[in-house]
Amino acid sequence: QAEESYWDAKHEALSRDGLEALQVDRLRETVRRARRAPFYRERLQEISLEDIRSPQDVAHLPFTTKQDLRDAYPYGFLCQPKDRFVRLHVSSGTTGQATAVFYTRKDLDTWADLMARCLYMTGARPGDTFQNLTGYGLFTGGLGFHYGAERLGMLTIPSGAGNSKRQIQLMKDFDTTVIHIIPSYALRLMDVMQELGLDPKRDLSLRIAYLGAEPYSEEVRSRVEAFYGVKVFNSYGLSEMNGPGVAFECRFQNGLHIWEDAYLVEIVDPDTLEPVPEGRLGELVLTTLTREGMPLIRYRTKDLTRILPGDCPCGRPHRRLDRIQGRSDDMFILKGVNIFPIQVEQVLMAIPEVGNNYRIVLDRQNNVDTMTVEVEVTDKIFVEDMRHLQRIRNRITKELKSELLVTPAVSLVEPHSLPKNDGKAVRLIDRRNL
Ligand code: ADP
Ligand code: K
Ligand code: ZN
Repeated sequence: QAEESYWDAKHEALSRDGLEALQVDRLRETVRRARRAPFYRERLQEISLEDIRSPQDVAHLPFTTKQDLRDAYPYGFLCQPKDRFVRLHVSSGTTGQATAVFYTRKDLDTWADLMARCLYMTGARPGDTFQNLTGYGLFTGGLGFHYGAERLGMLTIPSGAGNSKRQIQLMKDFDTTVIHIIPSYALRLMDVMQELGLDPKRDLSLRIAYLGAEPYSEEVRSRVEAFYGVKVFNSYGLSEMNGPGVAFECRFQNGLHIWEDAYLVEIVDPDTLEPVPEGRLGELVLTTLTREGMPLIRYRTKDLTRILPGDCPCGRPHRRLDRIQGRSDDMFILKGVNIFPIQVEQVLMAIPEVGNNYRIVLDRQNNVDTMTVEVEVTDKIFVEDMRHLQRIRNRITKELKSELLVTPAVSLVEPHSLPKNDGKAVRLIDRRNL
């Protein structure tokens, strides 16, 4: 069992001390390289490599922000001549201006290997058929998983996002066992399958699903696992850190192991930028440790999470992140109360009559902020009587109120009536400042 459980035993099965020693070596090397990039040249001038003696010494280095990446767009972070690079991805930015990430041949190789490590950890093996139902192109999730799955040795179907009927056909024709899919699309595909009278547990061969790229709740995981008959593994990454493959759940599904041989982790208070006490929620800050072409130092992800205490029964020394709550930018304030969209989702998805899509609309009427939660009900419900609908609506309102401490308006809508996206879901429409 032991050697079979690791893709890369050298980096997965080492001791905590061994891991930290490796981090120190790699951090020094990272700083040495980063100095060649125009952006870091002056910023890192005063740092002496001998002063980096423990992973905590990263705290002496300056932060890097999304805005820095924008300002230095397109080439300011490259520490090698342009002709050494073989790929770039551009993040359209869910919010704002573009940023670019560049990869050398070696960087692509390291990334594919990290991805293969993630997939192998969850039990995927050569002989599995892997269907990648996410967008390809500039979105790093598509190619990231694609190369990882091929590296592992799975038969890989680059089906891309959307076109649900064809997706289902491919799953049937090639006995797909493993899928990668964005959570909101996993929910939407459920609806399509239901309409077609297809029961994946009976009609398909799926056993593993990777869900990531956007925040989702445990309730969504439960729904997807129950409907498709799969084990869902949470997958976290961001373009700035290559893409997917940064942190991933193991078979114990108890938080995401962050690959600390490749990424140095800090959790800081987003206001003071000081480290938070162990186990507390804060902003995830990452330093690349293996990237040769475009190292990033103390990159502020804006993603809010915490480090989970204790060791994982799988034995890996890589610490585990809690489910990402969202980006600090996702949070909105309504009547003085801080709210994350995922809190709304948690409540909704635990209610059986609630269907697989919802959105939150914020508006301002006569200087008063309002929040309306638009909720698709399941197919079964909508044909039933008004009194029943009223009861469901009251229940949703009551449960949202007790979770959020403000009372939203709840509007029940027909199945499949809310706008859909092929990429990441747009859960929040804020019209307050229009
Ligand atoms: P963009 O910034 O254009 O959305 P990215 O693909 O780089 O492009 O997005 C990365 C972001 O997606 C992360 O910073 C995080 O906010 C979100 N994300 C990725 N995976 C997860 C996950 N498993 N859970 C929650 N959020 C995630
Ligand atoms: K991003
Ligand atoms: Zn584990």
